[in-house]
Amino acid sequence: MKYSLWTFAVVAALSISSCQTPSAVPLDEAGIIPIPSSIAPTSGTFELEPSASIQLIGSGEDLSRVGAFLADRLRPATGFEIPVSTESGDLVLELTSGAASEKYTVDISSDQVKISSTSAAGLYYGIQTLVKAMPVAIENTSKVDTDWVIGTGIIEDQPEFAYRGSMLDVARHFISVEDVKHYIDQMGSLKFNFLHLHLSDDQGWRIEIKSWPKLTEIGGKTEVGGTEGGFFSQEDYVEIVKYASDRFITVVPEIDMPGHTNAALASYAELNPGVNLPDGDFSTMSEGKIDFDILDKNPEPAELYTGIEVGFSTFATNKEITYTFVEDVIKELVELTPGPYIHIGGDESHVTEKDDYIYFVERVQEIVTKYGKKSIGWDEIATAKLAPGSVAQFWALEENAILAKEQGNQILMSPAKRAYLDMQYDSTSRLGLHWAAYIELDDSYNWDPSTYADGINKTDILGVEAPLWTETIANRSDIEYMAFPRLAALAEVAWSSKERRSWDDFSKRIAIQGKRWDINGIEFYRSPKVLW
Ligand code: TNX
Repeated sequence: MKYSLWTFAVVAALSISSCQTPSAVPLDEAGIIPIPSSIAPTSGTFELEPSASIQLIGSGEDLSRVGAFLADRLRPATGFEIPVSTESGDLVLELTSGAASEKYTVDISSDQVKISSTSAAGLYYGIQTLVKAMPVAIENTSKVDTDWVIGTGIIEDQPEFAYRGSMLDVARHFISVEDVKHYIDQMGSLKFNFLHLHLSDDQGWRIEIKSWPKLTEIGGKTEVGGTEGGFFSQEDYVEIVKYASDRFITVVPEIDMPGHTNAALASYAELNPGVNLPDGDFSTMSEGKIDFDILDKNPEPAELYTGIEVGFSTFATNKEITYTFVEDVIKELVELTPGPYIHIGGDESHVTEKDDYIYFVERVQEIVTKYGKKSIGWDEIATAKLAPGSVAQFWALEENAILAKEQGNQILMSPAKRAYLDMQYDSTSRLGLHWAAYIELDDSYNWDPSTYADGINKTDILGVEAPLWTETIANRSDIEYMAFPRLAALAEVAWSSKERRSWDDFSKRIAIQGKRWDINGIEFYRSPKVLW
Protein backbone atom coordinates (compact mmCIF):
# COMPACT_ATOMS: atom_id res chain seq x y z
CA MET A 1 0.00 0.00 0.00
CA LYS A 2 2.88 2.22 0.91
CA TYR A 3 4.02 2.50 -2.74
CA SER A 4 0.69 2.58 -4.45
CA LEU A 5 0.46 6.32 -4.96
CA TRP A 6 3.97 6.44 -6.30
CA THR A 7 3.32 3.46 -8.57
CA PHE A 8 0.18 5.11 -9.81
CA ALA A 9 2.07 8.30 -10.59
CA VAL A 10 4.74 6.42 -12.56
CA VAL A 11 2.21 4.41 -14.54
CA ALA A 12 0.21 7.55 -15.27
CA ALA A 13 3.31 9.43 -16.38
CA LEU A 14 4.38 6.58 -18.63
CA SER A 15 1.00 6.24 -20.22
CA ILE A 16 0.71 9.98 -20.81
CA SER A 17 4.10 10.06 -22.47
CA SER A 18 3.27 6.99 -24.53
CA CYS A 19 0.06 8.69 -25.67
CA GLN A 20 2.16 11.54 -26.94
CA THR A 21 4.92 9.64 -28.66
CA PRO A 22 4.93 5.89 -28.64
CA SER A 23 8.43 4.68 -27.92
CA ALA A 24 10.60 3.25 -30.68
CA VAL A 25 13.16 0.49 -30.82
CA PRO A 26 16.55 2.07 -30.10
CA LEU A 27 18.46 2.72 -33.30
CA ASP A 28 21.16 0.19 -32.53
CA GLU A 29 18.60 -2.59 -32.02
CA ALA A 30 16.58 -1.94 -35.15
CA GLY A 31 18.36 -4.59 -37.22
CA ILE A 32 20.16 -2.56 -39.84
CA ILE A 33 22.03 -4.69 -42.42
CA PRO A 34 24.77 -4.09 -43.47
CA ILE A 35 25.86 -2.71 -40.09
CA PRO A 36 26.77 0.99 -40.44
CA SER A 37 30.19 2.37 -39.47
CA SER A 38 28.70 4.04 -36.40
CA ILE A 39 25.33 4.26 -34.71
CA ALA A 40 24.93 6.68 -31.81
CA PRO A 41 21.40 6.22 -30.42
CA THR A 42 19.75 8.83 -28.22
CA SER A 43 16.70 8.21 -26.09
CA GLY A 44 14.05 10.05 -28.10
CA THR A 45 11.59 9.07 -30.77
CA PHE A 46 10.73 10.44 -34.17
CA GLU A 47 7.25 9.72 -35.41
CA LEU A 48 6.31 9.89 -39.05
CA GLU A 49 2.94 11.68 -39.09
CA PRO A 50 0.25 11.62 -41.78
CA SER A 51 1.26 15.17 -42.67
CA ALA A 52 4.91 14.18 -43.30
CA SER A 53 6.73 15.62 -46.28
CA ILE A 54 10.13 15.32 -47.90
CA GLN A 55 12.39 18.32 -48.42
CA LEU A 56 15.16 18.29 -51.00
CA ILE A 57 18.21 20.48 -50.48
CA GLY A 58 20.55 20.75 -53.44
CA SER A 59 19.79 20.14 -57.07
CA GLY A 60 19.93 17.62 -59.85
CA GLU A 61 17.90 14.92 -61.48
CA ASP A 62 19.36 12.27 -59.20
CA LEU A 63 18.26 14.16 -56.11
CA SER A 64 14.66 14.36 -57.36
CA ARG A 65 14.83 10.66 -58.16
CA VAL A 66 15.96 9.66 -54.67
CA GLY A 67 13.32 11.97 -53.21
CA ALA A 68 10.66 10.19 -55.24
CA PHE A 69 12.19 6.84 -54.28
CA LEU A 70 11.87 7.62 -50.56
CA ALA A 71 8.27 8.80 -50.94
CA ASP A 72 7.37 5.68 -52.95
CA ARG A 73 9.00 3.48 -50.34
CA LEU A 74 6.99 5.01 -47.48
CA ARG A 75 3.59 5.57 -49.10
CA PRO A 76 2.11 2.06 -49.47
CA ALA A 77 2.38 0.90 -45.83
CA THR A 78 1.77 4.29 -44.18
CA GLY A 79 -0.97 5.38 -46.56
CA PHE A 80 0.41 8.93 -46.17
CA GLU A 81 0.65 11.32 -49.06
CA ILE A 82 4.28 12.36 -48.47
CA PRO A 83 4.77 15.20 -50.94
CA VAL A 84 8.31 15.96 -52.12
CA SER A 85 9.45 19.57 -52.57
CA THR A 86 12.09 22.10 -51.63
CA GLU A 87 9.80 23.49 -48.89
CA SER A 88 10.74 22.68 -45.32
CA GLY A 89 9.83 19.10 -44.41
CA ASP A 90 10.12 16.40 -41.77
CA LEU A 91 12.34 14.19 -43.90
CA VAL A 92 15.25 16.10 -45.39
CA LEU A 93 17.52 14.83 -48.16
CA GLU A 94 20.52 17.08 -48.48
CA LEU A 95 23.08 16.83 -51.24
CA THR A 96 26.13 18.52 -49.75
CA SER A 97 29.07 19.92 -51.66
CA GLY A 98 32.39 18.11 -51.94
CA ALA A 99 33.83 15.20 -53.85
CA ALA A 100 31.08 12.66 -54.52
CA SER A 101 31.33 9.67 -52.21
CA GLU A 102 29.01 6.92 -51.02
CA LYS A 103 29.40 8.12 -47.44
CA TYR A 104 26.21 9.36 -45.76
CA THR A 105 24.80 10.55 -42.44
CA VAL A 106 21.32 9.95 -41.07
CA ASP A 107 20.52 12.37 -38.26
CA ILE A 108 17.27 11.56 -36.49
CA SER A 109 15.91 14.01 -33.93
CA SER A 110 12.42 14.00 -32.46
CA ASP A 111 11.09 16.45 -35.02
CA GLN A 112 13.14 15.75 -38.15
CA VAL A 113 15.14 13.13 -40.04
CA LYS A 114 17.97 14.47 -42.13
CA ILE A 115 19.96 12.35 -44.57
CA SER A 116 23.00 14.00 -46.08
CA SER A 117 25.70 12.95 -48.52
CA THR A 118 27.86 14.39 -51.28
CA SER A 119 26.25 11.97 -53.76
CA ALA A 120 22.78 10.80 -54.70
CA ALA A 121 24.06 7.23 -54.20
CA GLY A 122 24.95 8.14 -50.61
CA LEU A 123 21.46 9.56 -50.06
CA TYR A 124 20.01 6.35 -51.49
CA TYR A 125 22.03 4.30 -49.00
CA GLY A 126 20.89 6.61 -46.22
CA ILE A 127 17.30 5.98 -47.30
CA GLN A 128 17.86 2.22 -47.16
CA THR A 129 19.26 2.60 -43.65
CA LEU A 130 16.34 4.76 -42.57
CA VAL A 131 13.82 2.23 -43.88
CA LYS A 132 15.57 -0.54 -41.94
CA ALA A 133 15.38 1.62 -38.80
CA MET A 134 11.59 1.80 -39.15
CA PRO A 135 9.08 -0.77 -37.90
CA VAL A 136 9.15 -3.87 -40.14
CA ALA A 137 5.52 -3.15 -41.08
CA ILE A 138 6.89 -0.58 -43.52
CA GLU A 139 7.47 -3.54 -45.88
CA ASN A 140 3.72 -3.94 -46.44
CA THR A 141 2.32 -2.99 -49.80
CA SER A 142 -0.99 -1.81 -48.37
CA LYS A 143 -1.86 0.52 -45.50
CA VAL A 144 -1.12 -0.68 -41.96
CA ASP A 145 -2.44 1.06 -38.87
CA THR A 146 0.54 1.47 -36.62
CA ASP A 147 2.80 4.14 -35.11
CA TRP A 148 5.60 4.87 -37.57
CA VAL A 149 8.26 5.53 -34.98
CA ILE A 150 12.04 5.56 -35.18
CA GLY A 151 14.57 5.83 -32.37
CA THR A 152 16.57 9.06 -32.43
CA GLY A 153 20.32 9.30 -32.90
CA ILE A 154 23.00 9.67 -35.53
CA ILE A 155 24.21 7.09 -38.03
CA GLU A 156 27.37 7.66 -40.00
CA ASP A 157 28.31 5.20 -42.65
CA GLN A 158 30.51 4.41 -45.60
CA PRO A 159 31.41 1.23 -47.46
CA GLU A 160 34.54 -0.81 -46.94
CA PHE A 161 34.78 -1.86 -50.60
CA ALA A 162 34.04 0.12 -53.75
CA TYR A 163 32.69 -2.90 -55.66
CA ARG A 164 29.90 -4.82 -53.94
CA GLY A 165 28.38 -7.23 -56.38
CA SER A 166 26.20 -10.19 -57.03
CA MET A 167 26.05 -12.33 -60.15
CA LEU A 168 23.05 -14.00 -61.74
CA ASP A 169 23.76 -16.91 -64.07
CA VAL A 170 20.94 -16.45 -66.58
CA ALA A 171 22.61 -18.96 -68.93
CA ARG A 172 22.09 -22.30 -67.15
CA HIS A 173 18.49 -21.38 -66.43
CA PHE A 174 17.10 -18.27 -68.00
CA ILE A 175 15.84 -15.67 -65.51
CA SER A 176 13.06 -13.32 -66.64
CA VAL A 177 13.39 -9.52 -66.64
CA GLU A 178 10.80 -9.39 -63.87
CA ASP A 179 12.76 -11.77 -61.65
CA VAL A 180 16.01 -9.93 -62.32
CA LYS A 181 14.32 -6.68 -61.24
CA HIS A 182 13.01 -8.34 -58.09
CA TYR A 183 16.59 -9.42 -57.29
CA ILE A 184 17.87 -5.91 -58.02
CA ASP A 185 15.39 -4.52 -55.47
CA GLN A 186 16.88 -6.75 -52.80
CA MET A 187 20.42 -5.90 -53.89
CA GLY A 188 19.62 -2.19 -53.61
CA SER A 189 18.20 -2.60 -50.12
CA LEU A 190 21.48 -4.26 -49.09
CA LYS A 191 23.62 -1.52 -50.69
CA PHE A 192 25.11 -3.65 -53.48
CA ASN A 193 26.28 -1.58 -56.43
CA PHE A 194 27.23 -4.06 -59.19
CA LEU A 195 25.05 -6.68 -60.90
CA HIS A 196 27.05 -9.12 -62.99
CA LEU A 197 24.97 -10.98 -65.58
CA HIS A 198 26.46 -14.25 -66.81
CA LEU A 199 24.92 -14.00 -70.27
CA SER A 200 26.39 -16.97 -72.09
CA ASP A 201 27.53 -20.48 -71.35
CA ASP A 202 27.49 -23.95 -72.85
CA GLN A 203 23.78 -24.32 -72.15
CA GLY A 204 22.49 -21.03 -73.51
CA TRP A 205 23.15 -17.64 -75.10
CA ARG A 206 20.97 -14.97 -73.48
CA ILE A 207 21.60 -11.61 -75.10
CA GLU A 208 20.41 -10.55 -78.54
CA ILE A 209 23.33 -9.64 -80.81
CA LYS A 210 21.94 -8.08 -83.98
CA SER A 211 24.96 -8.85 -86.14
CA TRP A 212 24.92 -12.54 -85.15
CA PRO A 213 21.18 -13.34 -84.83
CA LYS A 214 21.50 -17.12 -84.64
CA LEU A 215 23.10 -16.79 -81.19
CA THR A 216 19.67 -16.30 -79.69
CA GLU A 217 17.62 -18.00 -82.46
CA ILE A 218 19.52 -21.23 -81.88
CA GLY A 219 21.72 -20.79 -78.81
CA GLY A 220 18.99 -19.11 -76.75
CA LYS A 221 16.49 -21.95 -77.11
CA THR A 222 17.86 -24.36 -74.54
CA GLU A 223 18.74 -24.48 -70.86
CA VAL A 224 19.87 -27.06 -68.33
CA GLY A 225 17.52 -30.02 -68.16
CA GLY A 226 16.15 -29.49 -71.66
CA THR A 227 13.45 -27.00 -70.76
CA GLU A 228 12.94 -23.98 -72.97
CA GLY A 229 15.53 -21.25 -72.48
CA GLY A 230 15.04 -17.65 -73.49
CA PHE A 231 17.03 -14.50 -73.97
CA PHE A 232 17.02 -10.77 -73.33
CA SER A 233 16.26 -8.66 -76.36
CA GLN A 234 18.47 -5.57 -76.45
CA GLU A 235 15.45 -3.60 -75.21
CA ASP A 236 15.07 -5.99 -72.26
CA TYR A 237 18.74 -5.59 -71.42
CA VAL A 238 18.52 -1.79 -71.60
CA GLU A 239 15.49 -1.96 -69.31
CA ILE A 240 17.47 -3.98 -66.75
CA VAL A 241 20.45 -1.60 -67.00
CA LYS A 242 18.13 1.37 -66.38
CA TYR A 243 16.26 -0.29 -63.52
CA ALA A 244 19.58 -1.17 -61.88
CA SER A 245 21.06 2.26 -62.50
CA ASP A 246 18.03 3.92 -60.86
CA ARG A 247 19.10 1.98 -57.76
CA PHE A 248 22.78 2.94 -58.18
CA ILE A 249 23.65 -0.53 -59.43
CA THR A 250 25.95 -0.92 -62.45
CA VAL A 251 25.45 -3.88 -64.77
CA VAL A 252 28.51 -5.93 -65.75
CA PRO A 253 27.68 -8.15 -68.75
CA GLU A 254 29.65 -11.37 -69.16
CA ILE A 255 30.34 -13.29 -72.33
CA ASP A 256 32.17 -16.36 -71.10
CA MET A 257 34.95 -17.42 -73.50
CA PRO A 258 36.92 -19.14 -74.98
CA GLY A 259 35.49 -22.11 -73.03
CA HIS A 260 31.86 -22.35 -71.89
CA THR A 261 30.89 -21.47 -75.45
CA ASN A 262 28.87 -24.44 -76.67
CA ALA A 263 25.70 -22.39 -77.24
CA ALA A 264 27.60 -20.06 -79.59
CA LEU A 265 29.36 -23.01 -81.22
CA ALA A 266 25.96 -24.62 -81.86
CA SER A 267 24.72 -21.40 -83.45
CA TYR A 268 27.65 -20.73 -85.79
CA ALA A 269 29.70 -23.58 -87.25
CA GLU A 270 32.56 -21.28 -88.22
CA LEU A 271 33.46 -20.54 -84.60
CA ASN A 272 34.26 -24.18 -83.97
CA PRO A 273 37.86 -25.33 -84.05
CA GLY A 274 36.99 -28.42 -86.03
CA VAL A 275 40.17 -29.63 -87.68
CA ASN A 276 41.06 -26.66 -89.76
CA LEU A 277 43.55 -25.26 -92.14
CA PRO A 278 45.45 -22.62 -90.26
CA ASP A 279 44.96 -19.07 -91.51
CA GLY A 280 47.64 -17.67 -93.76
CA ASP A 281 49.86 -18.97 -96.47
CA PHE A 282 50.99 -22.49 -95.89
CA SER A 283 51.76 -23.31 -99.55
CA THR A 284 55.37 -23.80 -98.62
CA MET A 285 54.55 -26.43 -96.03
CA SER A 286 55.56 -29.90 -96.96
CA GLU A 287 52.72 -32.35 -97.25
CA GLY A 288 54.33 -34.46 -94.58
CA LYS A 289 53.47 -31.91 -91.89
CA ILE A 290 49.71 -31.96 -92.42
CA ASP A 291 47.34 -34.85 -92.82
CA PHE A 292 45.20 -33.38 -95.59
CA ASP A 293 42.52 -36.04 -95.18
CA ILE A 294 41.39 -34.66 -91.85
CA LEU A 295 41.53 -31.02 -92.83
CA ASP A 296 38.14 -29.42 -92.56
CA LYS A 297 37.55 -25.85 -93.59
CA ASN A 298 33.88 -25.98 -92.68
CA PRO A 299 33.43 -27.59 -89.31
CA GLU A 300 29.98 -28.74 -88.23
CA PRO A 301 28.13 -26.69 -85.63
CA ALA A 302 28.23 -28.19 -82.13
CA GLU A 303 25.14 -29.95 -80.80
CA LEU A 304 23.04 -27.96 -78.33
CA TYR A 305 23.83 -29.01 -74.79
CA THR A 306 21.61 -29.17 -71.70
CA GLY A 307 23.79 -31.05 -69.23
CA ILE A 308 25.77 -29.68 -66.28
CA GLU A 309 29.34 -30.87 -66.81
CA VAL A 310 31.45 -28.22 -68.53
CA GLY A 311 34.99 -27.69 -69.76
CA PHE A 312 34.60 -29.39 -73.15
CA SER A 313 34.02 -26.42 -75.46
CA THR A 314 36.33 -23.83 -76.97
CA PHE A 315 36.29 -21.18 -79.64
CA ALA A 316 38.79 -21.61 -82.47
CA THR A 317 41.39 -19.28 -81.01
CA ASN A 318 43.53 -19.43 -84.17
CA LYS A 319 40.88 -18.16 -86.61
CA GLU A 320 40.31 -14.51 -87.44
CA ILE A 321 36.56 -15.08 -87.71
CA THR A 322 36.57 -15.72 -83.95
CA TYR A 323 37.98 -12.25 -83.26
CA THR A 324 35.59 -10.63 -85.72
CA PHE A 325 32.80 -12.33 -83.81
CA VAL A 326 34.12 -11.31 -80.40
CA GLU A 327 34.56 -7.73 -81.55
CA ASP A 328 31.02 -7.55 -82.97
CA VAL A 329 29.57 -8.90 -79.74
CA ILE A 330 31.63 -6.59 -77.52
CA LYS A 331 30.83 -3.58 -79.71
CA GLU A 332 27.08 -4.17 -79.42
CA LEU A 333 27.30 -4.84 -75.68
CA VAL A 334 29.36 -1.71 -75.07
CA GLU A 335 26.72 0.39 -76.84
CA LEU A 336 24.11 -0.85 -74.36
CA THR A 337 26.30 -0.81 -71.26
CA PRO A 338 27.13 2.48 -69.54
CA GLY A 339 29.23 0.81 -66.81
CA PRO A 340 33.01 0.58 -67.00
CA TYR A 341 33.37 -3.23 -67.21
CA ILE A 342 32.90 -6.04 -69.69
CA HIS A 343 33.34 -9.50 -68.19
CA ILE A 344 35.17 -11.83 -70.58
CA GLY A 345 34.81 -15.06 -68.59
CA GLY A 346 37.93 -17.13 -69.16
CA ASP A 347 37.24 -19.91 -66.66
CA GLU A 348 37.65 -23.65 -67.08
CA SER A 349 38.85 -23.60 -70.69
CA HIS A 350 40.10 -27.14 -70.33
CA VAL A 351 40.29 -27.95 -74.04
CA THR A 352 42.05 -24.75 -75.12
CA GLU A 353 45.83 -25.16 -75.36
CA LYS A 354 47.57 -23.00 -72.77
CA ASP A 355 49.33 -20.82 -75.36
CA ASP A 356 46.13 -20.43 -77.36
CA TYR A 357 44.28 -19.47 -74.20
CA ILE A 358 46.82 -16.77 -73.35
CA TYR A 359 46.78 -15.42 -76.91
CA PHE A 360 42.98 -15.31 -76.86
CA VAL A 361 42.66 -13.59 -73.48
CA GLU A 362 45.23 -10.96 -74.46
CA ARG A 363 43.49 -10.22 -77.76
CA VAL A 364 40.05 -10.02 -76.20
CA GLN A 365 41.29 -7.59 -73.55
CA GLU A 366 42.63 -5.43 -76.40
CA ILE A 367 39.18 -5.39 -77.99
CA VAL A 368 37.55 -4.40 -74.71
CA THR A 369 40.12 -1.62 -74.26
CA LYS A 370 39.55 -0.43 -77.83
CA TYR A 371 35.88 0.16 -76.97
CA GLY A 372 36.78 2.14 -73.87
CA LYS A 373 36.00 -0.47 -71.21
CA LYS A 374 37.93 -2.53 -68.70
CA SER A 375 37.93 -6.32 -68.61
CA ILE A 376 36.97 -8.51 -65.71
CA GLY A 377 37.69 -12.21 -66.01
CA TRP A 378 37.68 -15.30 -63.77
CA ASP A 379 41.02 -15.74 -62.01
CA GLU A 380 42.50 -17.91 -64.80
CA ILE A 381 42.90 -14.78 -66.97
CA ALA A 382 45.82 -13.75 -64.75
CA THR A 383 47.87 -16.50 -66.42
CA ALA A 384 47.87 -14.16 -69.45
CA LYS A 385 49.27 -10.66 -69.56
CA LEU A 386 46.64 -8.42 -68.01
CA ALA A 387 45.84 -5.05 -69.55
CA PRO A 388 46.11 -2.09 -67.17
CA GLY A 389 42.86 -1.90 -65.20
CA SER A 390 41.77 -5.48 -65.95
CA VAL A 391 40.34 -7.22 -62.89
CA ALA A 392 40.80 -10.88 -61.94
CA GLN A 393 37.82 -12.41 -60.19
CA PHE A 394 39.17 -14.83 -57.61
CA TRP A 395 36.95 -17.90 -57.32
CA ALA A 396 39.31 -20.85 -57.06
CA LEU A 397 43.07 -20.42 -57.27
CA GLU A 398 45.06 -18.19 -54.95
CA GLU A 399 48.08 -18.48 -57.23
CA ASN A 400 46.07 -16.80 -59.99
CA ALA A 401 45.09 -13.99 -57.66
CA ILE A 402 48.78 -13.55 -56.83
CA LEU A 403 49.63 -13.45 -60.56
CA ALA A 404 47.13 -10.62 -60.98
CA LYS A 405 48.53 -8.73 -58.02
CA GLU A 406 52.08 -9.14 -59.31
CA GLN A 407 50.98 -7.57 -62.58
CA GLY A 408 49.59 -4.58 -60.68
CA ASN A 409 45.95 -5.53 -61.25
CA GLN A 410 43.12 -5.67 -58.75
CA ILE A 411 41.18 -8.65 -57.52
CA LEU A 412 37.47 -9.17 -57.08
CA MET A 413 36.87 -11.60 -54.24
CA SER A 414 34.40 -14.43 -54.90
CA PRO A 415 35.96 -17.41 -53.14
CA ALA A 416 33.67 -20.34 -53.96
CA LYS A 417 33.96 -21.75 -50.42
CA ARG A 418 32.38 -18.59 -48.93
CA ALA A 419 30.78 -16.40 -51.55
CA TYR A 420 29.02 -18.90 -53.84
CA LEU A 421 25.27 -18.69 -53.44
CA ASP A 422 24.74 -21.96 -55.34
CA MET A 423 26.50 -24.12 -52.75
CA GLN A 424 24.21 -26.20 -50.56
CA TYR A 425 23.76 -25.06 -46.97
CA ASP A 426 24.22 -28.65 -45.81
CA SER A 427 23.73 -32.13 -47.23
CA THR A 428 19.95 -31.86 -46.88
CA SER A 429 19.50 -28.64 -48.91
CA ARG A 430 16.86 -29.17 -51.57
CA LEU A 431 18.92 -27.31 -54.20
CA GLY A 432 22.51 -26.50 -54.93
CA LEU A 433 25.87 -28.09 -55.59
CA HIS A 434 28.60 -28.81 -53.07
CA TRP A 435 31.82 -29.17 -55.02
CA ALA A 436 33.38 -26.23 -53.16
CA ALA A 437 31.78 -26.54 -49.73
CA TYR A 438 28.58 -26.62 -47.75
CA ILE A 439 27.99 -22.99 -46.87
CA GLU A 440 25.78 -22.32 -43.85
CA LEU A 441 24.81 -18.74 -43.11
CA ASP A 442 27.61 -18.29 -40.57
CA ASP A 443 30.14 -19.58 -43.12
CA SER A 444 29.11 -16.95 -45.64
CA TYR A 445 29.37 -14.34 -42.87
CA ASN A 446 32.54 -15.31 -41.01
CA TRP A 447 35.35 -14.45 -43.39
CA ASP A 448 37.39 -11.43 -44.17
CA PRO A 449 38.18 -10.60 -47.80
CA SER A 450 41.40 -8.81 -46.81
CA THR A 451 42.94 -11.84 -45.11
CA TYR A 452 41.23 -14.70 -46.96
CA ALA A 453 43.99 -15.40 -49.47
CA ASP A 454 47.67 -15.39 -48.50
CA GLY A 455 49.41 -12.39 -49.98
CA ILE A 456 46.21 -10.61 -51.04
CA ASN A 457 45.61 -7.53 -48.93
CA LYS A 458 42.93 -4.89 -48.72
CA THR A 459 44.62 -2.59 -51.23
CA ASP A 460 44.76 -5.41 -53.83
CA ILE A 461 41.01 -5.90 -53.60
CA LEU A 462 38.45 -4.06 -55.70
CA GLY A 463 35.58 -5.64 -53.82
CA VAL A 464 33.44 -8.68 -53.18
CA GLU A 465 30.95 -10.48 -55.40
CA ALA A 466 28.42 -13.21 -54.60
CA PRO A 467 27.70 -15.37 -57.68
CA LEU A 468 24.49 -17.35 -58.05
CA TRP A 469 25.05 -20.16 -60.54
CA THR A 470 21.84 -21.74 -61.69
CA GLU A 471 22.47 -25.34 -62.73
CA THR A 472 19.99 -26.45 -60.02
CA ILE A 473 17.99 -23.23 -59.81
CA ALA A 474 15.02 -22.80 -62.11
CA ASN A 475 12.66 -20.13 -60.76
CA ARG A 476 12.20 -17.23 -58.36
CA SER A 477 11.45 -19.44 -55.41
CA ASP A 478 14.70 -21.37 -55.99
CA ILE A 479 16.66 -18.12 -56.33
CA GLU A 480 15.24 -16.86 -53.05
CA TYR A 481 15.98 -20.09 -51.19
CA MET A 482 19.63 -20.01 -52.22
CA ALA A 483 20.32 -16.27 -52.11
CA PHE A 484 18.55 -15.37 -48.87
CA PRO A 485 19.69 -15.02 -46.18
CA ARG A 486 23.27 -15.47 -47.46
CA LEU A 487 23.17 -12.44 -49.74
CA ALA A 488 22.61 -10.28 -46.64
CA ALA A 489 25.64 -11.84 -44.94
CA LEU A 490 27.78 -11.13 -47.99
CA ALA A 491 26.41 -7.59 -48.21
CA GLU A 492 27.79 -7.01 -44.75
CA VAL A 493 31.14 -8.64 -45.64
CA ALA A 494 31.39 -6.24 -48.58
CA TRP A 495 30.07 -3.06 -46.95
CA SER A 496 30.98 -3.15 -43.26
CA SER A 497 34.42 -3.05 -41.69
CA LYS A 498 35.79 -6.11 -39.95
CA GLU A 499 35.77 -4.22 -36.63
CA ARG A 500 32.01 -3.62 -36.90
CA ARG A 501 31.09 -7.17 -37.81
CA SER A 502 30.07 -9.84 -35.32
CA TRP A 503 28.17 -13.04 -36.01
CA ASP A 504 26.27 -12.88 -32.70
CA ASP A 505 24.99 -9.44 -33.51
CA PHE A 506 24.30 -10.27 -37.16
CA SER A 507 22.31 -13.36 -36.17
CA LYS A 508 19.94 -11.11 -34.20
CA ARG A 509 19.66 -8.53 -36.95
CA ILE A 510 19.03 -11.14 -39.65
CA ALA A 511 16.08 -12.44 -37.61
CA ILE A 512 14.51 -8.97 -37.92
CA GLN A 513 15.34 -8.94 -41.63
CA GLY A 514 13.55 -12.30 -41.84
CA LYS A 515 10.35 -10.60 -40.65
CA ARG A 516 10.76 -8.09 -43.46
CA TRP A 517 11.29 -10.86 -46.02
CA ASP A 518 8.19 -12.65 -44.73
CA ILE A 519 6.17 -9.52 -45.46
CA ASN A 520 7.85 -9.20 -48.87
CA GLY A 521 6.87 -12.81 -49.61
CA ILE A 522 10.50 -13.83 -50.00
CA GLU A 523 10.97 -17.55 -49.47
CA PHE A 524 14.30 -17.42 -47.66
CA TYR A 525 16.10 -20.39 -46.10
CA ARG A 526 15.43 -20.51 -42.37
CA SER A 527 18.92 -21.32 -41.25
CA PRO A 528 18.95 -23.30 -37.98
CA LYS A 529 21.77 -21.00 -36.87
CA VAL A 530 19.25 -18.18 -36.31
CA LEU A 531 16.35 -17.77 -33.89
CA TRP A 532 13.89 -16.48 -36.48
C1 TNX B 1 32.28 -23.29 -61.53
S1 TNX B 1 32.95 -20.47 -60.93
C2 TNX B 1 32.05 -22.47 -62.61
C3 TNX B 1 30.69 -22.35 -63.14
C4 TNX B 1 29.74 -23.27 -62.45
C5 TNX B 1 29.99 -23.22 -60.97
C6 TNX B 1 29.02 -24.03 -60.18
C7 TNX B 1 33.35 -20.53 -62.38
C8 TNX B 1 34.15 -19.45 -62.84
N1 TNX B 1 32.98 -21.60 -63.11
O1 TNX B 1 30.70 -22.61 -64.53
O2 TNX B 1 28.44 -22.87 -62.73
O3 TNX B 1 31.29 -23.70 -60.74
O4 TNX B 1 29.22 -23.85 -58.81
